[in-house]
Amino acid sequence: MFQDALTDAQTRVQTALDAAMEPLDGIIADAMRYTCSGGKRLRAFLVMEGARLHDVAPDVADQTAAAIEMIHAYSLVHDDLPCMDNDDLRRGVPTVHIQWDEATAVLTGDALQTLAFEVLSNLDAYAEVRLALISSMAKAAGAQGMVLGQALDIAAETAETPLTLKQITRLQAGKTGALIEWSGQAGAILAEADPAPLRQYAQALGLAFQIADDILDIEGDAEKAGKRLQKDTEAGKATFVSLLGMEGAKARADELIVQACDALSPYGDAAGNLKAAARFVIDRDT
Ligand code: GRG
Repeated sequence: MFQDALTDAQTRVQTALDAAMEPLDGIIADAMRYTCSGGKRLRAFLVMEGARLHDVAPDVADQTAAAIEMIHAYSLVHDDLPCMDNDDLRRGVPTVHIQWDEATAVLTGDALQTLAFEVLSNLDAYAEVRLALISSMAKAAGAQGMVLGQALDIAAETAETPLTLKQITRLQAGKTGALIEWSGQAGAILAEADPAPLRQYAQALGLAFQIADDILDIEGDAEKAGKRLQKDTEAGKATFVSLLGMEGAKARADELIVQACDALSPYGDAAGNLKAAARFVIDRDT
């Protein structure tokens, strides 16, 4: 059931991404299409499930899901650049600056980010709803959200002392958490409903996702993950695993999943897919 819903979300978001990029041509458009393929599409799935729970039109949900996947894809392209994480492989294929060059990678990320906002501004929804989505996405992606988290992560690499659990949690809430939180709430925002239960779910899920990422960095299989692993350990960076221990990190991720599922109680059985997604997030191998 959950796997079917995830596969369906993957197909639907790819169709919406292709449609949004259809009018574009040239080298940046090629790199945008390259970047926007593959991936688990967890953020798209969260948008679509939240929208389904609130009876939002599937077409509107699909375009909203495409917008957040564009922001996510932009962040990965920029994160892989030599001035940041310097990675050659992403989703099992060469990163954009390897396949093309660094200027192309910078511009591809920039263009994906602006296209995401263009897509939201053109949604078939009330102007107030579009504005709420646009401003919350800007906040989640920007200097109070993902960009802040990324900046804290880069600063941590040269810090004298490793980060504390509180600092790592704050870093994560921005770097990975902010987009996951936005994705979780988007369906309620589209329906002008109370986003609080989905926000609480997504906050717990986002933190569990990052803990799972730290666990995968140590226990994962690089071939399956489609990217280089063990980077944090090699760099001597503090992670949830280094701070809590492997067993402690797994126990914390389990607790967060229980918390995430509890937050969904107002939706009853209809939230079954979101509950299964929470388990998937910590059991995944990519
Ligand atoms: C460049 C402003 C800026 C931010 C970059 C997303 C990010 C911030 C960095 C990526 C590095 C990283 C490993 C982050 C931790 C978890 C994460 C976001 C993993 C990638 O997301 P998945 O697993 O990827 O959902 P797929 O490929 O499945 O979409």
